[in-house]
Amino acid sequence: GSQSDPIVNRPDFGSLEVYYQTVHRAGAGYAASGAEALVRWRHSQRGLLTPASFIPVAEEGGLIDALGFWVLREACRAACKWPEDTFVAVNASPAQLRRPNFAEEVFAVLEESGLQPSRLELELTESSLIEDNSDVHTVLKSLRSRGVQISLDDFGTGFSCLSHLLRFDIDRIKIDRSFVSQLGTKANGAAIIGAIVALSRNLGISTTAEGVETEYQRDFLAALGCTDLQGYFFSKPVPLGDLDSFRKAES
Ligand code: G
Ligand code: G
Ligand code: MN
Ligand code: NA
Repeated sequence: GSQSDPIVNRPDFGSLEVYYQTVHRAGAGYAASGAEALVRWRHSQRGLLTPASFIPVAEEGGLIDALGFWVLREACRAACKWPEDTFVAVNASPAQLRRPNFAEEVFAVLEESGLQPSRLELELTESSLIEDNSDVHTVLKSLRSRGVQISLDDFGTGFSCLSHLLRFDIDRIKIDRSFVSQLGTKANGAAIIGAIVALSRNLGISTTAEGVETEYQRDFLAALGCTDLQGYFFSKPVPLGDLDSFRKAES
């Protein structure tokens, strides 16, 4: 009912903050193409907590929908002030995707903030898709029909077969940083990334390589044909006010 509806009944998330990590176009100039919103909890005793320590708790406690919408709202408001050719990527948990009205709720946040739907990218995990829930399929179709971009996070770390995942229309694959960290070693990272990039290109899907920490990795991934790159080499996740890449000329 509306009692627990995160749109109607907004809990106070005063100690949460949204950090942003830029994503960069691979190649000439490596300009920022967008940024990923990453939630943080500023705890009075324990300092700044990363999601691993509280997202699972929020999921179990039924708070993840509300938390997710709070982050979405913050991120859409922030992105409105960035250049128009940039996107904001927001992580969505499987529980959010299971909400039958999820698409409409996202549209409401977009309208409220004034952000163009095509500038929002929702990052899903494989576990959202493997539930084989036809409602999730409908929700994704609806989101994409209005131009919202859908990406698949941590790609390559799960267990589902490619054809199953690619049944869903997605716009982007985020290649997990475990493969990127193997570049320059004898492991199979380069071959796996090369295969993912080739497959994605044929399907018209963009690819973001995550966890780029060195110039060598940046150049190697650009040469492999990744469309975008993200990682500490470019920037760590930072508070909104420190996001220098998107400062518009006038400000
Ligand atoms: O920096 P890092 O510790 O921020 O993020 C760890 C994990 O937490 C990532 O896998 C990311 O997908 C997840 N995460 C970050 N912010 C959010 C959020 O707002 N919602 C959800 N569901 N997951 C998030
Ligand atoms: O699962 P998701 O991709 O949403 O999580 C992003 C996580 O990866 C965040 O915890 C973020 O802080 C972390 N991260 C981002 N860039 C790098 C990087 O270059 N190296 C490492 N080790 N972690 C990174
Ligand atoms: Mn992510
Ligand atoms: Na990831």
